[in-house]
Amino acid sequence: MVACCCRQVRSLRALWRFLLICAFAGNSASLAADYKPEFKMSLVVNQENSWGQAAKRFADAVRYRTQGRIQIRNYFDGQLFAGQQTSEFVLLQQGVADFAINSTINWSPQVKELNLFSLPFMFPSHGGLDAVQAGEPGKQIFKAIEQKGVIPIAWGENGFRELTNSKRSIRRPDDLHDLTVRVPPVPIIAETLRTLGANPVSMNFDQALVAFQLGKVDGQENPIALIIPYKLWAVHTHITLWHYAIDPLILAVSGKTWAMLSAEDRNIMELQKDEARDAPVKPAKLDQLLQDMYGMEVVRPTQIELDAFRRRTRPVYVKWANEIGADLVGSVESLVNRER
Ligand code: X2X
Repeated sequence: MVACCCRQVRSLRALWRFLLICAFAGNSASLAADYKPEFKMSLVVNQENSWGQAAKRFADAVRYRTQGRIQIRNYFDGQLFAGQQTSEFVLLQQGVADFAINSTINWSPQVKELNLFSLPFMFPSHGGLDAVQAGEPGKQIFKAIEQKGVIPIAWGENGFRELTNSKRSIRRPDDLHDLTVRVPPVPIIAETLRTLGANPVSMNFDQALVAFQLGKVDGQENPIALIIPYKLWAVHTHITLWHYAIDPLILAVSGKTWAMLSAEDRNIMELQKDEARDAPVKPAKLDQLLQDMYGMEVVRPTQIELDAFRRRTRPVYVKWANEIGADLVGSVESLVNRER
């Protein structure tokens, strides 16, 4: 009798376990079936650089961790926005792009706070940027993005934007006089270069790459992490490491896509964010390579020389600090000054 009861309890337990497994399997199957077959990740750049590699690592990790429920396809070279790099944020808002890893510059027309990183000579070191991202200003910026319908998942590293050109060494503002410099289609960057006496030409990145090859412009500004893989050392002999703007990346997901995901899959996204973070080689270590391996003339301005650039661009700084918001800029200044 006792043995019979035990058997019954055991078989009831087995039945219960079986039902639970069926329910769980049914649930994941329906989740997988509810998702679209392809999630789109948008990128301005190709896959031969740290952003492109980060996107590949993220897509692979998410596919693996979700057991194939979420298949992310990377659309490199601005394919989703036909080269118009400052329209990507709108695609994220609409859910046309599900994910993107991009430089904050390209989303700054829609999220004014992101102009912060282009304030001329604001960030003297990577330490300052780390403090801002980890602190209150970083949270405030993520909130501003979220309020516009896009969910930021992680910050990524891309380095400072440095100046390259084919004409001459640039050590002081006057050296920039009449130099034609390609800039991304973002007002603060064009204004900074114009204030320094250059002729900025706003161009999307795909057109810019052609312009560099054809020698249609004298110079450009980009992080070393892109200057090397895009072989800009082959067209521009001079580089000035002036750190005039810092260029963090953000991995984000459309709010519309986020709303579709199960709590479990959202959690998986959050856990995989490190895949999108660091460049394989820290940009700071790359400048010696430019000189030794790629034969560029590397100008490292002294503090006095940097101050001359800073003074000249001060009106641009003041104007844009007002646009961005005095409170946010003030709190960033105090964090950055502690890192000096
Ligand atoms: O267009 C550029 O210069 C680039 C690739 O750095 C950005 O996307 C801002």
